[in-house]
Amino acid sequence: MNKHNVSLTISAGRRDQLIRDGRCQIAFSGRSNVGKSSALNRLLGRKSLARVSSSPGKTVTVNFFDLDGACYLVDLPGYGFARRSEAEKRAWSSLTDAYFCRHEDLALVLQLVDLKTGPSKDDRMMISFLREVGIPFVVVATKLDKLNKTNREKNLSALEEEVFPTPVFPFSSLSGEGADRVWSIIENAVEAFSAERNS
Ligand SMILES: Nc1nc2c(ncn2[C@@H]2O[C@H](COP(=O)(O)OP(=O)(O)OP(=O)(O)O)[C@@H](O)[C@H]2O)c(=O)[nH]1
Ligand SMILES: [Mg+2]
Repeated sequence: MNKHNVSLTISAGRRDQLIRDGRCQIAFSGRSNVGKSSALNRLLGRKSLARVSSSPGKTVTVNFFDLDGACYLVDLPGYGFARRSEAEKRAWSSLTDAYFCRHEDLALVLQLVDLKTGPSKDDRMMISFLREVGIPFVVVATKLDKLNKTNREKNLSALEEEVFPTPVFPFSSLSGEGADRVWSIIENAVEAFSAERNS
């Protein structure tokens, strides 16, 4: 996959705009401000393909990025943003429920968790949901750069223990640490998905 051949196909704000075309999808999920859009940019080596902001709640649409015709990278809107209006929360639920409801094209969810703060109540709910529905996922522990060595190890062990047997991949969008590993997880998931489809 040529990661330089990437473009935004659609920012879906409505359920009927969600793409289901048989091509596999890799989704970035997590609470608002955890770093989903930043992770996407870092992995693709782009500054601002996906929009990043210091104010939470930036991504309010489901953004589908066509990666070299091989898969879609999907930047989901974050949850747990307290200052959203009720109408906005309803719109979020409607869109993300619809997204996860039909998950046959979903090869993998990268479930992002802030390594500094640890999993929130909503993160735990999301992880339980992915398990129950049987959607394949891994946990990506973000903002690694914010922690010193001792706290990295401590928080990583706690997170690994909590989400076991799901693997945890430490990552920083700022420094790029862990990016190669997460990229290979994506490549492997796309390959495995295509192999299964073709078998
Ligand atoms: N230090 C540090 N800051 C990060 C990292 N990743 C993201 N940030 C910062 O966190 C803030 C939120 O990042 P986004 O990528 O917009 O987060 P998001 O998960 O897409 O948020 P929503 O679109 O609201 O759901 C921005 O100020 C980023 O610069 C990281 O690895 N390290
Ligand atoms: Mg975002």
